[in-house]
Amino acid sequence: MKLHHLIYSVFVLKTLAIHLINEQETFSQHISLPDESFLDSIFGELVNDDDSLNRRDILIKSGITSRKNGIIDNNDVDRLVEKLKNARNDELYELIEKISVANSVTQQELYNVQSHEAFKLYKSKLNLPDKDDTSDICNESENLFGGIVTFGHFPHFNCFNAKLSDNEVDIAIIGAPFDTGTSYRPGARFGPEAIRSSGRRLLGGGSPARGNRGSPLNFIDPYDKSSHNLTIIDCGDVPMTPFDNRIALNQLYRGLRSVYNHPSKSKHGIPKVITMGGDHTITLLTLKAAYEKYGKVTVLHFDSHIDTWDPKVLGGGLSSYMSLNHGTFLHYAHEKGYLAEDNFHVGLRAPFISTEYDKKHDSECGFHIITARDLDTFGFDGIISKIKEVTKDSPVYISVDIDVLDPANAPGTGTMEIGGFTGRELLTILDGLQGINLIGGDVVEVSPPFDTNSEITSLAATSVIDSFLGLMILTELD
Ligand SMILES: *[C@@H]1O[C@H](CO)[C@@H](O)[C@H](O)[C@H]1NC(C)=O
Ligand SMILES: *[C@@H]1O[C@H](CO)[C@@H](O)[C@H](O)[C@H]1NC(C)=O
Ligand SMILES: [Mn+2]
Repeated sequence: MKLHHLIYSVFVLKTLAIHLINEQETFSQHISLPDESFLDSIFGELVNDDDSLNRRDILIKSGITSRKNGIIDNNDVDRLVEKLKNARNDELYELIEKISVANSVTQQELYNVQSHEAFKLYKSKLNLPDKDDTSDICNESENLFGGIVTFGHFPHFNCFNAKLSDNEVDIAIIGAPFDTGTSYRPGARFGPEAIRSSGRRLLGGGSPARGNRGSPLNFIDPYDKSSHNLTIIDCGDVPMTPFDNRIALNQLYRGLRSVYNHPSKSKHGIPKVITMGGDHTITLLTLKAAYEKYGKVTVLHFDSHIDTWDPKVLGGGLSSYMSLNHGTFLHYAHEKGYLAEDNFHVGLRAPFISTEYDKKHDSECGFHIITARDLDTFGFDGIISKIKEVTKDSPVYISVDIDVLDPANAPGTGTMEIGGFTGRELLTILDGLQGINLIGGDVVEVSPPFDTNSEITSLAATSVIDSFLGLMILTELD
């Protein structure tokens, strides 16, 4: 390397160094770092007035971490922190001095300790359990969004297992994953799974929103057994074959019978059953099983469709197999004699197929009609009292087709109809029925593949079941 090259290189390096230094100066001159202490970065700006800022400053400066020297034990430090927190300004220095004298540390030593250390002490108040203690993580019912899902975190055992038939069941929740009786959009076979999943936030705690104003339902908490002592079990799903409806529905029927045969301390001595569908065809079997235990039941059918269609009008005609579907099951329930004399459709609004014939046939099946728009005419009280005049003490079964809700409130269903109830309206009517002798119920036609990913429809279904639980428990507590 020639000399002038060397001189040149030194010159370049020197220029660069000066440049860097200048940069540094420019940086620190023009960008002021935020005036944030470690305390601020962890807790945020908790303190604003001069007095508090001053205290915080003193706390930071004081250190109080002589624990690291083994001079002040943990309890002393904790006590000191407590004292410091509540000390008046004029007491603080004195407090620090006292500590330093008592522990043979110089005051300077205390002041010199880094605020970070002080802060770590101040912060570490978390008392974790022993490393082999799992008592707080072994309880499924305290698992809000994890764990093996049952409806509302209720306990589960397989109620269809004959070996467990001696287990008490007061209220059973069962799934009927079936959708091969559907005329339009399928998918309700995934209903039970989705409803359980949407019900995972039901964990107990009295809800002031349960029931209508002034209702005894306000005080009921299904998820807190100590408040009612009923044994509420999620029985699981009845396996229902997708290949032959005759076999699938028979499987459901046998499943229901086995649930009903469990001992129960309910007033009737019979478990009350809540079924999660499934398309609406399943209700023929839930009604059959209920009828065999209670006799004729009054059916409150919340639906936008009549579902009493004569198979000659809907689906049937070519084969008998086609005759039973989710629009004709109430025709059969009537024909088989499961229904009381007076029953209700609530929220009706879908078109008839053969208008005059359908109306006449529906009435022959024993149904009174409350349309969705009747809510505008009669109001809640009008509708509720109309129903209660008829139900009196008779055993009542409520079947809620989630399409009774407006599609805006329940898009995930088989056959949507515009102009339905909102979730609130449906719940106000259901809860308004407090005092009826509700022996069973279902919520059907929840089709998760057509739901939104915010689970609107299955969430609505969870509230229907929640409402059933309230009504059932109320009858038992009476
Ligand atoms: C599990 O947690 C629930 C709800 O907190 C409580 O009622 C129940 O007693 C707990 N079960 C056990 C076995 O600790
Ligand atoms: C709660 O129910 C159980 C049966 O499930 C019964 O043995 C017990 O006596 C009841 N407790 C109260 C306080 O009623
Ligand atoms: Mn229906």
